[in-house]
Amino acid sequence: MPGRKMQTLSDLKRSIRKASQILLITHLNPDGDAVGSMLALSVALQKMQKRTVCVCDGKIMEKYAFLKSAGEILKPDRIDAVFDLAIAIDCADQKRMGSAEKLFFAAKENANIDHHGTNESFGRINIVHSVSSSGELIYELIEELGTGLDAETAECLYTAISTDTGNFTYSNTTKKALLYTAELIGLFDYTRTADYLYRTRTYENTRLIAKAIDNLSLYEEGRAALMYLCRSDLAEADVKNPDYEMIVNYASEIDTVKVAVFLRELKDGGYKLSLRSSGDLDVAALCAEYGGGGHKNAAGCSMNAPFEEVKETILSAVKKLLNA
Ligand SMILES: [Mn+2]
Repeated sequence: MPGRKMQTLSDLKRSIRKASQILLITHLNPDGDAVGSMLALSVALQKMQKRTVCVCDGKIMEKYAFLKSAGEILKPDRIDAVFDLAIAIDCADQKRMGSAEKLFFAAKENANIDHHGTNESFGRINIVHSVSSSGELIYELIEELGTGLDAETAECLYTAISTDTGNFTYSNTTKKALLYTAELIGLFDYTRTADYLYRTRTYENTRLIAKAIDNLSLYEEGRAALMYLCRSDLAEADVKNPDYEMIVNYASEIDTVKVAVFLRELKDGGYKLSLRSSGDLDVAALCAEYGGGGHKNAAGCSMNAPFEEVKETILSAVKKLLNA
């Protein structure tokens, strides 16, 4: 489509002012940045007397249930209204909205707020910058809207920024991300939130990690690691609220490993792949070749093939990347 370009926060503010019913959408398998950013913006818009509805195709992990408004996030199939404005948050491409995609394009106006380098600017309004997190962009939007920060928005934004920066340890931990976070501390119960996010895990999820580590092997003289969870592993572990988010780290944290892959078999067949890399090794570009995307050092994609074929495909792509 011709004429697509970046817009500014004040362009988005103008559209928000005109709208009264606003739909907020985040991506499938939402992470802390997705949930936190969406809820923070929802609270801010409600202060402007906007009616907001938050939707997400897929389950909100138990880990984020402590966020005050997490229970208000709806499934897209429960919505049949047409909104004045739909805002996609943290969605690297429009397919990441899952079944909420049609609601996005049915709205009278739409906006795309995201920080993934692979984002295709699929919105009419695009606020896409390669910053630490979508939470950082929402922080700036809230500043632009002038609605101020309160305990709930601060807790949501902290959740967003801290989870996407690996609790302020990844290379996307910028001065700006830390300065914004500094403004949030003191507005909410920081240690309680950090406990939920970083110091609590169910026994079941602990067993799931053990299973995945059991299924870990090294390749390419230890420079690549691959671990997996098949349906049979998942059934055996019998986990009610599985948390797959951090599992790949157990592979990437091995001292010799430069590229780590975590394969997870999906209910309806096929595999979800999560990749991590160090330094200049770009796994976002690798994943883009298979219809996925993400960030240079953290990306994902899906493959619909039998296990051995998926494993061979990804290992040869990783080998190519390591030897490029
Ligand atoms: Mn994000």
